[in-house]
Amino acid sequence: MNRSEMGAVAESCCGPSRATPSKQRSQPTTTPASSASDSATKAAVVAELAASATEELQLIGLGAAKFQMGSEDALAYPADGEGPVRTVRVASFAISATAVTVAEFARFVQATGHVTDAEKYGDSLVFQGLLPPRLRDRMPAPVASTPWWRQVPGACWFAPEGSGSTARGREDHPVTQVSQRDAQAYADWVGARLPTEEEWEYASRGGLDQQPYPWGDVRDPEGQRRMNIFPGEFPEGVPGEVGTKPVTSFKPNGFGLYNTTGNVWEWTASTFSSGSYASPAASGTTDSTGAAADPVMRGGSYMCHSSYCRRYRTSARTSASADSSLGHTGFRLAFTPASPG
Ligand SMILES: [Ca+2]
Repeated sequence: MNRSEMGAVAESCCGPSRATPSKQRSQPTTTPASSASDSATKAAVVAELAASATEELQLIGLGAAKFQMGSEDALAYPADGEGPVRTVRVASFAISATAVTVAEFARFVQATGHVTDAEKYGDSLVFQGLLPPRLRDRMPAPVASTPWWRQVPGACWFAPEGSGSTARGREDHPVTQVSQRDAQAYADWVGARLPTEEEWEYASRGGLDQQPYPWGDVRDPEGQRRMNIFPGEFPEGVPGEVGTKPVTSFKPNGFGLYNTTGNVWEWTASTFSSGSYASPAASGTTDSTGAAADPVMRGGSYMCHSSYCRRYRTSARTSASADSSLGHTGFRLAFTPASPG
């Protein structure tokens, strides 16, 4: 993964990362102007989005287990640290069947007043195909190698394509444009945590051994799509078919988890080192430059396409800084069971 800084946004195949020095990271400086009427408008939108949240959180309890983690098959990216395959043990834990939805996140914001990193920075990254052509041409593409990522003012979880856009109609889709810090705050609020990448991968495999997809080794069994990945040719796509889908789209895996691969990348609690699979001890808190290591994201998204990024697999991984937000990244929750007795 190329960690070089390019302006304020660093290059990555899967999504640019905010690359401001860590000192500035905790204190975003580009706070958008806000007025009483902006706040009232946001409160009304949040209330509307929260209205369709359900009380039920569907959890999948998984007992302690050992599994073969990682991949060395032809689809794997060795440079990402997908291999070598190794035996990993996970303690018993529970994981949410779906990613956290827009409606659920709205309820959290309504209850806590949480302001996301994207709102503090005043912009976020949006896939160009989701923008009206007139707007797309005006939005900067901060990373030359991935020109389809546009830095859009006002883009945030309730306005995922920028000022004037809305998440209305997508209440049951995964929330996006949330940083790992925002995801952690949500998890804290519900008494949960983010899964480690070991837990995430074990859960995503759904009981299968060393299969690239949560359902087996064929991506599109009998020609049928089993996950939300990029339709058509990248980056043009099929108009109207690019973007997030409801969190319970497609069949769940053998454990009952939906959309681990595709739809949105999912934040984990683990930090990224390309050598971390080979040497777990290296998966510490700093990378080779001494900077704080970035959190790992898993699962791939609606933007993955075989022509440039086949990270829509159970073992694939990427990372972004903890304050980055992207239009294709969300999260799901994990719980540690209370100790018996
Ligand atoms: Ca996913």
